[in-house]
Amino acid sequence: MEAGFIWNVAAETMPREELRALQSQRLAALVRRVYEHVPFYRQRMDAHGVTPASVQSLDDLPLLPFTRKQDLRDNYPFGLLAVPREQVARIQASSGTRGKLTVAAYTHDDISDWAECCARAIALAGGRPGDVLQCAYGYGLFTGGLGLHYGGERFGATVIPMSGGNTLRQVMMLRDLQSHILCCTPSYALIIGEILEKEGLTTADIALRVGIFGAEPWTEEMRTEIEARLGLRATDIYGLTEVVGPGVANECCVARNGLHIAEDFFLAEVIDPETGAPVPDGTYGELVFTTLTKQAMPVVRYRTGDISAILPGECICGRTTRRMARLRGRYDDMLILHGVNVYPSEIEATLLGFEEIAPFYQIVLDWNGRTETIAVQAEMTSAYAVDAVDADVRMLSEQIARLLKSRFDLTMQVSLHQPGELGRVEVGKAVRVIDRRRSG
Ligand code: DLL
Repeated sequence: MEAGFIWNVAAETMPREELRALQSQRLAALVRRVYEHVPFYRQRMDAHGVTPASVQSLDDLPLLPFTRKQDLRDNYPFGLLAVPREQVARIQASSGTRGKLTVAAYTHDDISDWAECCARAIALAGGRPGDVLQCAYGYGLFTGGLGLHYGGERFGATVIPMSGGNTLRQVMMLRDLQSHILCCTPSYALIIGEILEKEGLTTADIALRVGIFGAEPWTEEMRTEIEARLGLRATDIYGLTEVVGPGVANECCVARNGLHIAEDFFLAEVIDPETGAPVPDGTYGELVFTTLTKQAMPVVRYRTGDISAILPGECICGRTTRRMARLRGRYDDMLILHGVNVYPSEIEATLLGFEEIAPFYQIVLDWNGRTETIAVQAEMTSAYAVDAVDADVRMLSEQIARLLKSRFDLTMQVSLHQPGELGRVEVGKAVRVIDRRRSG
């Protein structure tokens, strides 16, 4: 495997000491800026007895109070702006599951820095300038489409702004324009793969080499499936609207062992969600980000709710930036079923361990009047479904239910479905869990 192309050698291979000095200097400047311009941060810091002068280096970071999603909601839409509204060049937003949007604001410089982060991500993933990049993340308020679009242009790719949905047309463009890079959610990559097959096409008809997949949790098992269907090398991209959007971190295609964080822009911490104390490298906890350069709406020690770890050691790709582990999920995704904590991604990994099962599944939680019930619905692969008789399907579902029981100590009703029977989400993030426990 070649060492891989690094987009910004100076920033991405900077000696750690130098990076630390840069981060310290940027942190101190950020704290001065938000103290002066954002009443919310000033009041919080005053309440904690922190002055801008007390934050001079990374060592002082723990002095600063955390910022939470609720703080963003309370200051909706423009309460956290650190520049006059007239200097805001763009608004993006994330829909979230409850109520109001989470709004992010960008100056022209912020948009430029974001494009830089996404250009790095494309290089990390194995892109080469001149590649055709098909951007099938949603365009609009969601950050996926425009983020990778600007990144692709900065990178020197030929960008096709497909947005999500209209999968037949996606496949047509993949074939006719011979796209090299596909950017979309992992669940949508599978749907594209499915339509490719339905159209009687194979990986030989397309030219995909690189996949940049993120915005939702996915597993190694899912990666294997996507790579088989699309004939590319898939990497994981991470980001969130509050911090910037995609491009906060991306796996390198060389090692694919953790996602390199753009640390000159984003300061990452992992904390114990109960105590707020930092956890050692290698230990999972809640990811916290501070934006070091953002002008319009910086965040200070923003608690993401995402579960990851900082990986110890250096990467073989030559970058010096620290890596975060593939997300384990979000604390609020965790299901508590009969007192057992389960993440949907763990159920996914179990299901996809069976070669007869296709990567389309749903977990339905309900209440039967006495107790909560857990139903796992999964599709069979067409190769298996075509010959399987009822008895085979029954045996297979029992086998899966037994494995789930042994892994989680929970009884789950497993039902297997014909290919295509479960719904497909072509636009936006996959819905893996349907919770009817409170509505029914
Ligand atoms: O999902 C930004 C994005 C766009 C990332 C395109 C990657 C690619 P939001 O809509 O604000 O922004 O959602 C952010 O999505 O806090 C995570 O919980 C989840 N998430 C993002 N990337 C990943 C990933 C975009 N690679 C929230 N794996 C985050 C798992 C992810 N979850």
